[in-house]
Amino acid sequence: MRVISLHRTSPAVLATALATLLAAAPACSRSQEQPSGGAVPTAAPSATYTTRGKVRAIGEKKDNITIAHEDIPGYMKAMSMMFEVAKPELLRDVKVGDEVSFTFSDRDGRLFVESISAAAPK
Ligand SMILES: [Cu+2]
Repeated sequence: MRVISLHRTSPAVLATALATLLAAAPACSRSQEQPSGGAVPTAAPSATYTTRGKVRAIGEKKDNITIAHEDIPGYMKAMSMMFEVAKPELLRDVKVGDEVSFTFSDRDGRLFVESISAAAPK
């Protein structure tokens, strides 16, 4: 008799628990699966760096740029890598092959070009 009543009540308890989980899940997974793309984080940049490099590629939507950048002492060795671009207008006068001087910010681990301009030839 006791077993039967347990079986009667547990589905309701389970359903409640499940509904709670389902309601909570989307918010959790959304915040976790955004290493890149999506809205620009509004948090203040934790750090900004200025360096120079050569433009290797520009994203179709001008929302990213690949730059072979110089050594950034204490932060990164020289390498070719992609940066996100907060405002596509920043890339209006930038093209592949350009030598550029640029400043980027580190926002929660995502790197955003904040300003970019042609660099004087060395
Ligand atoms: Cu790098």
